[in-house]
Amino acid sequence: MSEKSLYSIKMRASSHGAHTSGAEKIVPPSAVASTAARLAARALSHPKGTPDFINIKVESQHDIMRIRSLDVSTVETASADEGRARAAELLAAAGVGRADEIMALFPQTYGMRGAMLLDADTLERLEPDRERGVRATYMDDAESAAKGTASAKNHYAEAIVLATKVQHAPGIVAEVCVSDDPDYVTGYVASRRFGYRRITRVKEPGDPNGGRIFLYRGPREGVADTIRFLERQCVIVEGVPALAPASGESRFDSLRADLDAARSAGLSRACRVTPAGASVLSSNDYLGFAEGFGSTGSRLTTGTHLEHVALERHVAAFKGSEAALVYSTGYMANVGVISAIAGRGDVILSDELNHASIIDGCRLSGADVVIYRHCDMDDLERKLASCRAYRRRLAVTDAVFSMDGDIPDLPRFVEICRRHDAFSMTDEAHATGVMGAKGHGLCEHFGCALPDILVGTFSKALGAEGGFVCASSLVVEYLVNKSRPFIFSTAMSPRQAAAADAALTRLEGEPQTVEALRRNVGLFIAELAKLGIEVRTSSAIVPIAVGDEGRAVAAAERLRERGIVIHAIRYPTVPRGSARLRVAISAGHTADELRRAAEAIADCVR
Ligand code: WAQ
Ligand code: MG
Repeated sequence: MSEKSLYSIKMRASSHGAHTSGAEKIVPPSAVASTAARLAARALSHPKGTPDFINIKVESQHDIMRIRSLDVSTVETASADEGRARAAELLAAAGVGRADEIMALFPQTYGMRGAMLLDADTLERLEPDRERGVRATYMDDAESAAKGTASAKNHYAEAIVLATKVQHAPGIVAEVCVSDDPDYVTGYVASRRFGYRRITRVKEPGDPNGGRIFLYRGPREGVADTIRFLERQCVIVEGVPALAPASGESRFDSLRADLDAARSAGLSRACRVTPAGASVLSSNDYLGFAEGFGSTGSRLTTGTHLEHVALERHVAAFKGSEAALVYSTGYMANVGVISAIAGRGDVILSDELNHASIIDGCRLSGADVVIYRHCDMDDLERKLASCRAYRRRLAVTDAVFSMDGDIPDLPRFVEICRRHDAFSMTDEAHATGVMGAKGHGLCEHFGCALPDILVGTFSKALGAEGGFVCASSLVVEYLVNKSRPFIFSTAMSPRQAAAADAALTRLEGEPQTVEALRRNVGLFIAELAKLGIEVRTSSAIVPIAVGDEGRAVAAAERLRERGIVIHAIRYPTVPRGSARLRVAISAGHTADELRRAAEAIADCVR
C-alpha cells in the first residue's frame, strides 16, 4: 500500500451544541467507507447521549510520518497525592525544573479541550488560544485496523498514540496527563528519556477534573512550528505495546483484555435497534403475532427496540452510572452479571445472607466462593486480603437484605473493594425507590460513590417488571459480550420497557411518595412498640421475630383469617429457629390500616 493513498477520517458528535464524542483514524481507501460507518455507529451509541450533529471529515493525506511508539512502563501508586508526587518526580527526571509548580497548574487545565503548552523553564503559556489549548490530531496506531474500532473508548490505546506524537514534536521535552473521565484514575508522564510512564492513580475516582500539559524548550520562533506539527502533521505510530495489567486498575484491564481478544477474533457483539419499517428476516416471530408486544428475539439479534435503549439511558442517569443494561428479571440480572464477571480461577466474596439469585449466580459462575459474615466489613477485608492470587475478585452484597430489612456499610464496602482491586457489586432490589431522600438508592442514602456494578429491579418499588445493571460502559460492553442469560434469552417486551421507563419518570416526579413510605414505616414501628413489640429496620421491610416455624405459620394463618396478608418466612430462606413474619410497608397504606395491622399482629403472635 502506497503512503500516498491514505485517508484521515475524523468524527465529531454533539448534542445541543455540547460535545458528546470524537475519534479519528488513518486508513487506506478500501477501509474509508466501513471506518466512517463504524465511527458514526460509535457516535450514535455513545453513553453521553444521542447526538443531533455528527461531523465525519475524510481527507487524503500525503505527508505521513511513521514513528515508533514510546516504551511503556508502570508506576504503582495508592492515592492521588502519591500519584501527583511521582508525576512531579518524573517531570524532574525529564529535565524539567519547577515540577511542583507545573503540577500546581492543574486546576487551570480543567475544562480545556486541548493541552496547555508551557515553556519548560519560565512556565510561560505559549498557546495562542488559552481557553481551548493545543490539540494534537491526525494520528493513529498502525495496527488499529487490525484491532478494529473499539466501541468504547480505549483510554490507553489513544493516549499512547497521542503521547508518542507529542514527544516527537520539535522542542517538546515532556508531557503530563490526567484524564477528565470521572472513573479513569490512571494518568501518565511521557518524555523521550524514559518513554510513557503510566501512573496507576493520579486522582480519586469520581473526580471529573483532568488535563494535559505539554512542556516546550526552545526559541519563541519555534513555537509556531511545534503547534503546526501537533495540529497538522499526519503521524502513524508503530509497535504500540500491549498493556500489561497493573494492579491499580487491573480488574478493569482484565475485562478490556477479554474484549480485545474477542474483537481481534472478529467476535465482538453489540446491540442494535431493529429499524422501523425494515424488512426483518431474522426474528423468531414465525407467525407474525408479536406486533407491538413481543420483542421478537434476543437483544443481540432483532430484540433491541428504542424502548430498551431509552430505558437503559434513563436508569443509568437515575443511578448516576455511565451505562446500564436491562435484563428480563432481577433474578436474571444477578445470575447474568455474576456468572459473566467471575469464572474458574476467580473468587467471589458473598455476604452470608445474600439473596438466592446471588447465590445461584455464584454457583453457575464456577468461581470459588468465600462467604463473609453478615454485614461484617472487617471479615470481608480479612478474607479479601487472602485472595490476592486469584485472577479476579468480586465482592457482592444486597443493598437492603430482603429478610431483615438491614443494610451494609456501603461506603466501607466500596472502599475496601477498591483497595483490594475487587469488583464491588450491590443488589438494590429493595433499595431502589426506598433508600435515599428521593429513592435513588443506597448511594444516595449514604452520599457515597457507586459500586463498580449495581444491580436492581423495576419490579418492586417501581411496580413494573425487569432487572437492570448500572456500571461503566466497559462493564456493560463486557456483559453484552459475555453474559449468557443476556445473550441467549428473548429481550424484555418493548411495552414492558416503556412501562418501566414511565415508572422511573413517575418516581422522579413524586419524591414525596418516598417520604410518605418512610413516614408509614415510622408509624408502624411506633404502633408495634406501643403494643410491646420491638422491631428494627433500615428500609421498608420489617421482620417480626417469632422463632419457632410452626408458630410463625400459625400466626400468619390467623392474620389471613382476619383479612391481613403477611407471609411467614422459614428455613431454608432464613436459618432454622429464626422464623418470622415479614412485613413490607407501602406508601399506599393508610395510617388506620397500619394501626389495625399492628394490633392484629400483637394478638396473633402472642
Ligand atoms: N490534544 C491535546 N490535549 C488533549 C487532547 C488532544 N487530542 N485530548 C484531550 N486533551 C486534554 C484535555 O484537556 C482533556 O481534558 C485531557 O487532555 C484529558 O483527556 O495509560 O483519557 O481524553 O491508561 O480524558 C491516560 C491513559 C488517559 C493512561 C487520558 O485523557 C493509561 C485520557 P482524556
Ligand atoms: Mg476524557
